[in-house]
Amino acid sequence: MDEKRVIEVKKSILAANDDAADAFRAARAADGTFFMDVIASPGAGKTTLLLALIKHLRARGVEALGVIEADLESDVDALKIKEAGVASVELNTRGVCHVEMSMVTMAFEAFDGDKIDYMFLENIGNLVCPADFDTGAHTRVMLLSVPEGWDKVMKYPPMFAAVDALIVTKCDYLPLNEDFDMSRLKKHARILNPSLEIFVTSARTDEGMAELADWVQAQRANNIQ
Ligand SMILES: Nc1nc2c(ncn2[C@@H]2O[C@H](COP(=O)(O)OP(=O)(O)O)[C@@H](O)[C@H]2O)c(=O)[nH]1
Ligand SMILES: [Mg+2]
Repeated sequence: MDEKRVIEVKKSILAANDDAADAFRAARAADGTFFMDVIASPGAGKTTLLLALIKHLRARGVEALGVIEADLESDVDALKIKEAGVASVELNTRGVCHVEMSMVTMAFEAFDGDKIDYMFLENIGNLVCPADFDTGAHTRVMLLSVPEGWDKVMKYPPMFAAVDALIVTKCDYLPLNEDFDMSRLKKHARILNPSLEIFVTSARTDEGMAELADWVQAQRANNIQ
């Protein structure tokens, strides 16, 4: 197969996915379900951050919460979310390194029409493939943990450009990681994405979590009809 045909096939797959994502986003805006996609490398703290964020939202009276847990192979994270008493659906991609609309639609249907005010997607642990695939979310965030190093902004630029917010996680490690250059990270990230929101958080100490919860609630208010 020549190279041109391969590129055209990829383009049409992405275009079909984008159309399905737009329709899904509009339907959720109409039925009152705010949908947020959470992307990061494996171990950056996605599950832990979601649990901490859910705690803040619950303390503010939010009850109808749901999590779609995408995992390459296991149900470990879905079980952690269930243990916290949050409705969750496991989306096992059987080795596929991104989530696409057919998967999101199936996972959403598994909630059986329950009224959900905040639905979160823990995307596959990967900073490359998910950048291409719109998941129908109203808001996309990416996490970068302090132990990963600030320079990942130069290694995965499409992901930084594709999200609404960068959440720096595990900031309790900052005293141990003196080479983590927060100001260079912020500067480079905003060159890639001038409207990027940046939060510095620790799920362990709760630093930055209230500000993040404020922003997530404002995102819901801005996106839901
Ligand atoms: N020190 C510290 N460790 C954290 C924090 N958030 C997550 N972790 C730890 O990082 C590891 C991976 O977290 P997890 O939420 O499973 O990451 P995921 O793979 O992105 O979902 C676990 O051992 C967590 O306890 C944090 O804010 N501070
Ligand atoms: Mg996880």
